[in-house]
This record gives sequence, structure tokens and C-alpha cells, in this order.
Amino acid sequence: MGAQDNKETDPIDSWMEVTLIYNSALKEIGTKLEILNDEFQHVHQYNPIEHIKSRLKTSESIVKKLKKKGYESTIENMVEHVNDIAGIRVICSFTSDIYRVADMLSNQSDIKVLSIKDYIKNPKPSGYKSYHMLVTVPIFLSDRIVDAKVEIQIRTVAMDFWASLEHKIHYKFEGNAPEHIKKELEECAEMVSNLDAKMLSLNEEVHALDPTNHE
Ligand code: 0O2
Repeated sequence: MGAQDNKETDPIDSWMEVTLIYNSALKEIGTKLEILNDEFQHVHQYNPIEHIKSRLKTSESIVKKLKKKGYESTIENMVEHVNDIAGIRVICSFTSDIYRVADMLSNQSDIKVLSIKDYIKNPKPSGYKSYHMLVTVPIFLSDRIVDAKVEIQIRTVAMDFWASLEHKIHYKFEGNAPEHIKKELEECAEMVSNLDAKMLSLNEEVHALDPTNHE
């Protein structure tokens, strides 16, 4: 988090403050996404977003991540080195919607995009696919403005289905799942990609045949 312009800023120095600011950031981004979805419905008669899930990382998970990265558990290190204290997952119907939502959000003047990881174009070796954006959003407090980091994961319903099961398996076997399970997950990831591509082309075909479509 950083100061904006020349407004006064104090370091975030308590867990209560971290919770307040990151919760506010989740609300800000959540509202932006809902507005974009409503506007899209109004203009194009369909919703690119199926649903949105948001969560604040637990203190235990934050401490675990800091330890893994070799940092002491301080508020300063948390804010500096843990990028997903505030996390939002956006579930879309089609792959094309993912890029549409990402563009619409990153074009907003108060959003700063810090980094993008496109695991759809470059899937992880596990088969994981998702579009990750790390952004900051300004939070207007009574006496200052702070930029809060939010990790946004955007993926299709099918990618989300795969990631949920893979995440469960990963934790169950503490990262050492049997080879045959890993292989089957990779095969499922391939099926997910094929399914997403088929659903997208079907949707495009139906859209092109729609007599009410004037685009
Ligand atoms: P959890 O339990 O979901 O919170 P960073 O974590 O940002 O310091 P990294 O690992 O480069 O560094 O970030 P990346 O690649 O953007 O991944 C962050 C999050 O994406 C993970 O959070 C997961 O939620 C998800 N993710 C990444 N890779 C995989 C994967 O192979 N399978 C599944 N199911 N999810 C994945 P956490 O904190 O690792 O875990």
C-alpha cells in the first residue's frame, strides 16, 4: 500500500487496520465488477460474469506464506510481500469474457495494474488455467488515501471446477499426489480446455444466427 499524491499517510500498523483496508478494497473491486456486469447486460443483453467470490486471507495463511517466503511475521512484511490478502475470484461463462472483464477493469483510471499472469495462454505444469491480475485500488479514509492490493483471479466455470478439485487433492497429499492422479488431472485439464473452446464456438455460432443481434 502506498500514499497517493501528497496526502498524509501512516504505515498500517495493526491487524485491525489491515482487515479494514483490505475488506474495503474487496468491496470496491466487487462493486466495480457488478457495475460492469450490469452495464454489459444493459448494452449486450448478457452477463459476462457468472459469479464472484471474495475472501480475506486468514492471519494463519498470511503467516504461513511469509514464513515460506522467508520473512518475519510483521504487518509491514504482510502488506509488502503478501499480494493476496484480499482476493477476488471472477467466474465467467466463456474464455473471451475473461479478457473482456480484465480489459474493462484495467481501463478504469483509479485502478493500477501491478502485474498480470496469464495462465490461460501459459498454463502451469499442473494444468492450472486462470487469468491473474494484481491491482491496487484507492481507499478513501477520513484523513488519507491508501492504495490497497487485490489479487483478481478470472476463470471460466470449467477452469474453476478443475482448480477446486486440484486444490483439494494438492492439500490432501501435501503437494505429493500419486503420479496416476497427477496424470489424470492433466488429462482433465485438457478436457476443460476442449470444453471451453467448444462452448465458445457454439455460443459464437448461436450469436451469429440470432436475428436480434445487430452487432
Ligand atoms: P491458496 O490456498 O489458494 O490461497 P504468490 O502466491 O502470489 O506469492 P505465486 O505462487 O507466483 O506467488 O502466485 P500465483 O501463481 O499467481 O498463484 C496464486 C494463487 O493462484 C494460489 O494461491 C492459488 O489460489 C492459485 N493457483 C496457482 N497455481 C495453482 C495450481 O496449480 N492449482 C490450483 N488449484 N490453484 C493454483 P496460494 O496462496 O498458492 O493458495
